[in-house]
Amino acid sequence: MTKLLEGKNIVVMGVANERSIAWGITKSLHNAGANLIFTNRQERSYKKLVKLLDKHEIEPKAVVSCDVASDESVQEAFNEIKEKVGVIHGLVHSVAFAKREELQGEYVNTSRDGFLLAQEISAYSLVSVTKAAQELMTEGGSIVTQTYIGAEQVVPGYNVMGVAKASLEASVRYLAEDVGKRGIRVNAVSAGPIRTLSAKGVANFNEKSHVVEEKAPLRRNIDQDEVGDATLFFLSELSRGITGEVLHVDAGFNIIG
Ligand code: NDP
Ligand code: N5H
Repeated sequence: MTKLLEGKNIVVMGVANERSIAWGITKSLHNAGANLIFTNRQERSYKKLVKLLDKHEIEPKAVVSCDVASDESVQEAFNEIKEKVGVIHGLVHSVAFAKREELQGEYVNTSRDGFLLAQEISAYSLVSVTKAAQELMTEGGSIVTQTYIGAEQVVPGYNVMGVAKASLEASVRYLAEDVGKRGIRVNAVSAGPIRTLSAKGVANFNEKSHVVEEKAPLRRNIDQDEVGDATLFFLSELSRGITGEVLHVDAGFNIIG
């Protein structure tokens, strides 16, 4: 039987280390036969990624640098991908950032530049990479981003990121309408709490994860591999009729009042 993503070229943005959601996604996509292209911002992430790929015997088609804070960097990254790979069929956006001090206390204290930074890196980046990626998706494609329930409900402490994720989810719908006519789909996975480098050091993480264990229908947290398989579904033909959607991978937590 042919694998779900055999012969497909997929760009993965946001592997910082082995705990990254994007690394869980990488494993699912690799097992499904995809050719993988990676982007990262920091040199540290690049080094971790290269080691991980080596350890798991995954040969990337390309690893390119991309800081989503810069239009130039995004354009250069996709130019390089075009040169090295040509056509792409999928894009995984697994990137977010907010100042640590904005992720605690009251949302009302959010600073102007902290608000704009969270929006720029965590929401606008999906717009800019979709614009660049669509040029390479000449055979149609699928774009998947990562969101969190704090976009829909007040999750104390998530604050400025909740508002950025609301913006990200609305962007998924507006982008889906724009690129749908070119055979490109845009969807989001809304994951439950997972202990990653981003989650490390922010207040409230342990408490949120314990509440999920107590209240979620499955009475447990989810992991990177489960997000990986849901993302694989969105990138594959199995989800060909779905676009503009937000799929919860949260052990059912979001249905509990
Ligand atoms: P990681 O820390 O592993 O990944 C975050 C990534 O964002 C890093 O690879 C980092 O790159 C990248 N990034 C930040 N700023 C920029 C930038 N300016 N340009 C390019 N890349 C940038 O954390 P997660 O895997 O947890 O996060 C991935 C996504 O999942 C985020 O959107 C997050 O909001 C979402 N999510 C996470 C949940 C969780 O509980 N962990 C729950 C629900 C959603 P670099 O390391 O090179 O700086
Ligand atoms: C309610 C919660 C817990 C509190 C909020 C956490 C929000 C985290 C999201 C952002 C992306 C975290 C962040 O930007 C951390 C940075 O300020 C500091 N870290 C870094 O710079 C590291 C080195 C790099 C790799 O990180 C990034 N992002 O570049 C939410 C949690 C229960 C769920 C959760 C953790 C959600 C989420 O969106 O990640």
